[in-house]
Amino acid sequence: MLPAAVDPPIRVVHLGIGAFFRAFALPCFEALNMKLPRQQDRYAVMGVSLRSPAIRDALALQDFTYHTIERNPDADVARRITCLVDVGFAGEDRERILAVMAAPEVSLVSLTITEKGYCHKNGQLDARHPDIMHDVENPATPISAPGFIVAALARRRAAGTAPFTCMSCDNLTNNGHLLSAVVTGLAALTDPGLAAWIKAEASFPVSMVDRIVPATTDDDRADVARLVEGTDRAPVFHEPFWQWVLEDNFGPMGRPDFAHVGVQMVADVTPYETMKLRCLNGSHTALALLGQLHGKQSVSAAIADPLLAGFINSLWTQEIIPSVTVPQGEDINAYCRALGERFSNPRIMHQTEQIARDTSQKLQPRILAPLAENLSAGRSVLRLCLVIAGWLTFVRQIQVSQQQLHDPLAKTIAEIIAATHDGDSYVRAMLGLKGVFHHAIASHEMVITNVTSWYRQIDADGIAACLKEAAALEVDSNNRSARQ
Ligand code: CS2
Repeated sequence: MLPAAVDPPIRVVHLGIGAFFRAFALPCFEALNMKLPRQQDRYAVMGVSLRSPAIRDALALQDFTYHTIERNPDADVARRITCLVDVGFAGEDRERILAVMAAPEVSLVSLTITEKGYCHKNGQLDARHPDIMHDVENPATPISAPGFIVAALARRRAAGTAPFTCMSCDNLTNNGHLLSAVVTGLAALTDPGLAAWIKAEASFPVSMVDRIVPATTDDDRADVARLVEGTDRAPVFHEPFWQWVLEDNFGPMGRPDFAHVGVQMVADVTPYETMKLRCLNGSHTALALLGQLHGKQSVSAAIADPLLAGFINSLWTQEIIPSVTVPQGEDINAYCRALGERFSNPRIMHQTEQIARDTSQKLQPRILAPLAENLSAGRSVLRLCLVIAGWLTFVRQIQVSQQQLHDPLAKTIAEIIAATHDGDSYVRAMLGLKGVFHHAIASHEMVITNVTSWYRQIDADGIAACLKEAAALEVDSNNRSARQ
């Protein structure tokens, strides 16, 4: 008789169990498990929802299994994911989550919590962030993601268990370094010995993650019935493309054999990350903001518009590609052409409104970093300035029409709008937003002049005229101001 199969223990805990991680990394663990013949060697994953119990409750009704649906231009492919075995909600299941995170079998804690979840200011822990102030006062009952990691690592240290590897999967520059800074920064405020142990023992690999995963719509949900057997209350829809580049820097507990399932393990993720954040996410942010102003609700509708497509092409060729150090063996022009095709997939209803959320947190790596480098290299920044002016127009329109602005800085932005009575002073006040624009950029004459003149022109002539002009500008032209 064959011995009974043993269920694998939870080896991975993921903080921020949203659609992205379920469509991006869990399929990878699922594929890895398929390659591991012995059940007990496989990867079982626990997800943690930090903000709402909804996903826990939906998945609990179906044993935490769900489907990923790959949307190809001409067909859908459904896959069942079974490696997720539990989901906890931080607000109600704290003790259970911390107990699992402290268990010796857990070797990896991964995160997709978006930039604001890191509770940082300029790459360092923001000790005045309300969640961090709470976690400093109550280290054993944390509410922030860094707080959960520090509390779990404290338990492991006390029990003589090695630290797990902390793997950020967020779209941020040097995401692993940022995670390391906020985790050790928080530990230092409560237990310097723990901070020193984390610094010496724990690993925080940097990663670049890429797959377009729009929010699931009602139409998508209706489609699920056609694609899968039974009901699925928590399906995720995604494009076919998938790329994961991971720094080969894992801690004492080792790592899954990610390379076996197509992850690129490299010594330095930075060039991949910069290329992706600027070419993909930078143009996404541009399409989202300018697309919203131009009446385009989805990325595919935006990129099908000749004015927006012309603008994005010129943004890539004139201002983004020149700012990127291309990873070895990559062809960045082909990379951007492929992005154009990915954005055009009409079966992916990626809402421009969704991407435009939290732009204050997204501008730095996507738009401001290439802008700063172009300024010091004497290259054009005009189109990047149009994206900034587009954001200023977009947030103002939302506030004035009394819709909800989804941005952690919404309150400050509303105060600026209420306090400024003409376009020029509004632009100056917004460029002064701390934590968004570094002083060197906010005070740069060329940035002030160009953002102000685009802002005025959007108001006077409309976005279409600006897109047309920006796409037609001379290479390296920075001289629009003379025209105003
Ligand atoms: C998007 C990203 O919402 C956004 O800000 O730019 O989620 C984008 O779809 C992913 O990074 C693609 O990998």
